[in-house]
Amino acid sequence: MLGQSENFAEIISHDIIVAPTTAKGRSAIAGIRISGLNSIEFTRRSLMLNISCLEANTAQVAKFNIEYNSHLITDKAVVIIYRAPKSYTGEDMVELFVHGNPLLVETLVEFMISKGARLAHPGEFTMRGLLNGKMDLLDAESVSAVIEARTLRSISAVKRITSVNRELKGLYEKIRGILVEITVVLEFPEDEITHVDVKEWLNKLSKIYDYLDDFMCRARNSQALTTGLTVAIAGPPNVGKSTLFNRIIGSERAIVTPHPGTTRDIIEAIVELEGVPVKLLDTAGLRKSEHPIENEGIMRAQTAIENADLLLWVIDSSVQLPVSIPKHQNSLIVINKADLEISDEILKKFSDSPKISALTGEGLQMLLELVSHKVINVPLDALIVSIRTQNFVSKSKESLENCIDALSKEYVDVAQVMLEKADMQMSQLFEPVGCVDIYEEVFSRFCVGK
Ligand SMILES: Nc1nc2c(ncn2[C@@H]2O[C@H](COP(=O)(O)OP(=O)(O)OP(=O)(O)O)[C@@H](O)[C@H]2O)c(=O)[nH]1
Ligand SMILES: [Mg+2]
Repeated sequence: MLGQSENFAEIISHDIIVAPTTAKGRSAIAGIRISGLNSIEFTRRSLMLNISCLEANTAQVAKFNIEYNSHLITDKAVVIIYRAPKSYTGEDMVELFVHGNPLLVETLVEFMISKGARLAHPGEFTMRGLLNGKMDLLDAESVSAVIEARTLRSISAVKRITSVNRELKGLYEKIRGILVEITVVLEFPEDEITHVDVKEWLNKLSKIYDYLDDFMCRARNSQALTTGLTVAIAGPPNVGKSTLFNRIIGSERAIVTPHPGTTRDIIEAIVELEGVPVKLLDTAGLRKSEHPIENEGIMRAQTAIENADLLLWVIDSSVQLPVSIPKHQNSLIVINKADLEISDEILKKFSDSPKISALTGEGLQMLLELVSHKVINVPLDALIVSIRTQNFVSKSKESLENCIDALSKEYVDVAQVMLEKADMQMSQLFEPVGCVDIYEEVFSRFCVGK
């Protein structure tokens, strides 16, 4: 990650940058992207690319020829040429698709670097796109969010930003319009402020406020779609926690034996519930033990329970009470081994708890529905936006609220100051100042090649 602005000078330079666009590893095809002034000619010359036509946006197969570390490498690549400004970066750009051998990709990239290109920093292609007006910051942020999304629902929530972006921009322009009107009226007192003006401004600003408020709810509650949720399976030893864990993930990850105290380490797996990534944890059975290794497992289990969004506390249907259950802000008691006889005491005390058999799978579907209900609170129209965007929208909403409050008391001068603030905060979404900060906040987390 870049830390200092001297490195940043590279980012806003016109260097020719190069980077692989596909993940390292063997694959059918691998991509390399080259961008910058004269990058088309540079690529053609340095790789001795045998391109027959230099027409933009057409794919063609071309031979390349390089001599690197005394090896002569000749192969074919699919080449796509993009001419500025019609490219992802807004600059001249070339994309090469070669055989998916990581060694070949690395060699080609290194070779181009030896010929004068520079390895791109993470997110630099997208940053150039932003600086060249190909996209705005919200679009750029959604690029990395799409790549990071772990479920299809998360991808939809990211892509929803495209329409929201348009609407937000419209609101930003409206704020600017009203700000101009208020400023004009304040600067030319001969144009007296009428109640009609104030009422109209209030009306428009309240609608904008409501939209921002709704935006924040949709964004805030959707955090589970990106960060995911944690569900810890815990309980006394031998109640079937690991059997339940294996059953939910659909594989025999955790060791299951009839001996109490089998699980020691925390075992993790990611499952998807209602489109939300859920980290499921299997933990050591909680009991008093003299065994140091088991005790370490128990301590880890206790920490996992504390940090979990939901505690699934498993009880064996046939055991005698009392069973002490740890305090947790969100827990669900599950009666396992329902294929065996359920003790009267358990039946009576936990009449509302789901009864399942991790061994046969009975009751599992209902349990998962209950888990979703207890832990997933993501609106259908959820939005995935960065914390940065959420901060600016939230601050703008706050200033707008103050502005509305002042206007309703007819303190128009105070309202103007507040509206200016709201306008400035919204402007950070579309016309941000301070490229270095933005690079640090937004692009440095991208992968190289994007
Ligand atoms: N009949 C029946 N047996 C079960 C069920 N679930 C688990 N068992 C059995 O109970 C024993 C313990 O199962 P585990 O899944 O290892 O229990 P655990 O809670 O993970 O145990 P520890 O890791 O020792 O705390 C094994 O013999 C399982 O086959 C169930 O639903 N019905
Ligand atoms: Mg276990």
